Amino acid sequence: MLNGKKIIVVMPAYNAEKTLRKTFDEVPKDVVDSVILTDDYSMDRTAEVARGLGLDVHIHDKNKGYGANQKTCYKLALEKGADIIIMLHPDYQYPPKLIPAMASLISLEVFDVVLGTRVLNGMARTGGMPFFKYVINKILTFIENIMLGRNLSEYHTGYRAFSREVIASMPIMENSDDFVFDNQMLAQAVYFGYRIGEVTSPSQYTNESSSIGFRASVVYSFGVMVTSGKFLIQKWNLRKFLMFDGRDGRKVL
Ligand SMILES: Nc1nc2c(ncn2[C@@H]2O[C@H](COP(=O)(O)OP(=O)(O)OP(=O)(O)O)[C@@H](O)[C@H]2O)c(=O)[nH]1
Ligand SMILES: [Mg+2]
Repeated sequence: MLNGKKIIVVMPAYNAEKTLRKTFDEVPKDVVDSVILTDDYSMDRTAEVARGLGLDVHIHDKNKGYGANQKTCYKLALEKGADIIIMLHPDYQYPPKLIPAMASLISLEVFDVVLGTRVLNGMARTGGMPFFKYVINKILTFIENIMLGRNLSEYHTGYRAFSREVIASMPIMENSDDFVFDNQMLAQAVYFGYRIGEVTSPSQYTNESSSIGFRASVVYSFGVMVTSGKFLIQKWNLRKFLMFDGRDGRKVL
């Protein structure tokens, strides 16, 4: 609990047996009430390790994708009564020690969404982010800032905290089951007027913590452009998309 709010960490996992324990060990247990791990039909022993650590484990009956995995995460977190939900990858890429900092900004009602941003002060590159990812990140962020009318340092981090209201009210079930899910969520947060804050976060790129290659990054980049395009089309009332429809778009609960 933090300021009377229930804090739940969700871990969308895929083949994370080697890094899960290390990640979980650093989760501040005095603040975090519960950790949910959703296993997207991993080929390794992720679920077994997670159970051994006493996590709340949910396993998909087939591989559904990163976005689909997060949909399950958020559904379970809301069902468990979370007030603040933090998405943390179990691949030890991001420091779990930042959880209290991110959660407190939401619990004090300063922001509705808090991102653990990697690209400030050259941190991503010193942490080993590949050059092509860094360049793609910078270009997409530049374009997205113009299209969405915000000034975020990046839109592509996988370390995020949300208030319950954000997760419960946005039609995130309309989003992709693939990696672009993350980006769609941020476009929705901007569209629905939520306050987005940032905390600078180191990140590390090792064989275990990074698997998305050039090809998947290109597919993702294309998805990001389509998402921003839809955002503007909807904003200018040219067409409606369920992803940005607070009334008819499907929600988690
Ligand atoms: N469900 C599902 N999750 C995946 C898959 N591939 C990767 N993930 C998860 O998606 C998250 C991001 O994937 P990573 O391989 O860590 O990506 P990365 O290269 O670190 O990417 P960046 O952080 O964007 O630079 C991790 O939590 C993975 O467990 C997949 O095929 N299915
Ligand atoms: Mg990673």
